[in-house]
Amino acid sequence: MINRRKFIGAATAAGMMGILPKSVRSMGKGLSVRRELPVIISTWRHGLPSNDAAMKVLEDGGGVLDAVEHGVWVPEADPENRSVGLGGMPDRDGFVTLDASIMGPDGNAGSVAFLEHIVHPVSVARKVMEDTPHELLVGEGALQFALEQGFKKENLLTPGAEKDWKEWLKTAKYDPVINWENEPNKYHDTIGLLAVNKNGDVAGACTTSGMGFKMHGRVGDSPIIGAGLFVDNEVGAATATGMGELVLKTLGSFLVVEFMRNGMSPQQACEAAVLRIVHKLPENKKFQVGYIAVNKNGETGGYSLQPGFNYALYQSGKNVLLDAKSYY
Ligand code: SD4
Repeated sequence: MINRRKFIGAATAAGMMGILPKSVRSMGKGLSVRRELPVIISTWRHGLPSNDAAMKVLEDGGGVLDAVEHGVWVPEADPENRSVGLGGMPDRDGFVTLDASIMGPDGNAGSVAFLEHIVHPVSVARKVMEDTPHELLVGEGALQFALEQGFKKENLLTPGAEKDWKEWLKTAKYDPVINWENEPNKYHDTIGLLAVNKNGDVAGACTTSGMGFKMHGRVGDSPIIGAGLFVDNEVGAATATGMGELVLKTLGSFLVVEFMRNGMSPQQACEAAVLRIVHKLPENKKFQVGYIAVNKNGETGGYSLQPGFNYALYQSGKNVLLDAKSYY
């Protein structure tokens, strides 16, 4: 039998979208199915080792916030990863500037944006959350705070990233590439990682060097709570990857979580949030956006604008890479 509250919620969500797309016509019709907990889900192939690290924290009895933080440390510390932390692509002026956010089951959140010289921006974001009255610190102020907290100042521009930047300077054409991940061992994308522990508590983290060769000072969706990441412990969590401007203009991760609150499954909610971009933003054809989501019952979903997005799912003892379905 259809749960009435869920059905009404889903109908309202459909109204909010303005249309009932084929892919979500059945939304609200299935009752949520409880899946095995814990579950960890994260964006792109670098999600596999990140999920392993996060699951290890949970297995060792650690908290769900520690799990998401330690999970995303993996690509942050990897010098070969060109879009997160150390080794991230610089902006057009040669500066590696990082964005990150973290959000926990108590609704608390912390972020840093336009932060230089710190290998683990997610941990600075966590310090902002736990040790300041603020949610977001940016630029010089964020760096000053990090140094005061004992983080080490490092050069994040690796020789490989510098070489790529110098190559780019020859034409200096700003042309964001769909699915950097498709060039193995060269480019990767933002990591967003979501976890639900065995008690059903939810947390998420998101960290990136942003779009390669962006304008100096550009901040994407990843450090903006509600855009690149959102967690609601009553519902679940969502995170985004791809062209941050499209996610920002539609407040994508918040939208996914609200769709779930109104009765959609994580899969339906990701599809509906991508559809919102398609209907509102004509530039959608040129760019990639991918969402992943999890609800409190451990159900998961992922969907993208363009083909080629994949995500790592660790559940029931298996950590696997899944290809997301896409709108185009
Ligand atoms: C940004 N969303 O800064 C990030 C970049 C990204 O896949 O996810 N690339 O816009």
